[in-house]
Amino acid sequence: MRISIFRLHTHINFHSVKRTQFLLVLLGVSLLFFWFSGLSARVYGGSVGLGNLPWPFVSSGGLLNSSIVVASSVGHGPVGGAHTMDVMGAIILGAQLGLDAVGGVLSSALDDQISSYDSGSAQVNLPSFGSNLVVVGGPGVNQISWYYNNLRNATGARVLPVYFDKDQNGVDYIHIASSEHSYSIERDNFGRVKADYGAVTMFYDAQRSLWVLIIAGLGGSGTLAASRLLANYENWSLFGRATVVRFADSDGDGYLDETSVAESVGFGKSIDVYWDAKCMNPVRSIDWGMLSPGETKSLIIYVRNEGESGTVLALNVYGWNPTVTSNYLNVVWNYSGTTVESGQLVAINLMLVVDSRVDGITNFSVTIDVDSS
Ligand SMILES: [Ca+2]
Repeated sequence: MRISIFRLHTHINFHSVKRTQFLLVLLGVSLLFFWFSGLSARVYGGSVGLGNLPWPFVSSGGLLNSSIVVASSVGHGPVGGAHTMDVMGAIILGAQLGLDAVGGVLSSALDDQISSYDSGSAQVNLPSFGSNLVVVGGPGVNQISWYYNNLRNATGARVLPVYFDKDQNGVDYIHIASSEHSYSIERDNFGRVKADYGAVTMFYDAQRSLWVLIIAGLGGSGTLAASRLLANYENWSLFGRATVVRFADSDGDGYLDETSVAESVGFGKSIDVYWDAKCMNPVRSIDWGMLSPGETKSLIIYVRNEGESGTVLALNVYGWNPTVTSNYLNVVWNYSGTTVESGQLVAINLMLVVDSRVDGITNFSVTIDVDSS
């Protein structure tokens, strides 16, 4: 028998160490929810990366501030001539950025117009540039891609999280530094390409104070697939600073037809919480609906580690309002405590347990933190 019925409103929050500053703001917002019973639509900024697109290539004010760089069609500097297919990718990327912007200018350039190659030192000279760069084409054809692909830090390691290299037989492959995974073109029994790969990499060039987006494939079709994925970023739930795209022949007819994400490379320390396994709908608040004393209500949330290394999740529940609610309600989960690897998605059962003795509460708010250790 129902003694009392009350409506419960809960606020869920996720944050990494960098986001601790949002906590106080959130508490204030929770109080407002309690009084106004409003809807929650608060969005938190995660680590800067592909999940923030179209920013920074379209500014937060909606201004396009990028140049698309395609490669010259004849051999130049350290690289060969580019395939026109790269320009197809550049066109759809430019169109999407234009749709995302309300103003500003998209400019376009050839790689050898904005940079030069010094054969004596085997270095590409790239002057400072007034806008962000969207570079289309791999390091075998695009001199700017070549430059960033070969850029190294003081210890000699490559600065890009995903880079192109050749094996001892001269076969190109894409290598992910953090996972040590490599991808190269796959062929079927007829020698036809069965799968091509492309990489989308977002990189902050601190020396020139600009963001660079590099879209590069092993073959031209890999570049095109990576461009298509990027132009469709709203449907892919991208995260981190790099994504490797697989473009495959799914039905064995010799034509590549299927695009998928082979691997994503997280950045910094970041997690996010979603309602769905495809990570399209982030959880920003939970309406538990009507509950009875003694009832346990459960729902499934999906937590994705979008950081660069494995992490252990923690649940923090605080800010009960009214405070007496904490005597009768509890939020728990069935997370096992095992490490969630970079890029891994875990489904977790989140439960609200209502004490059978609860009485007189009709509405409440609370903050739930899903935290990354
Ligand atoms: Ca096919």
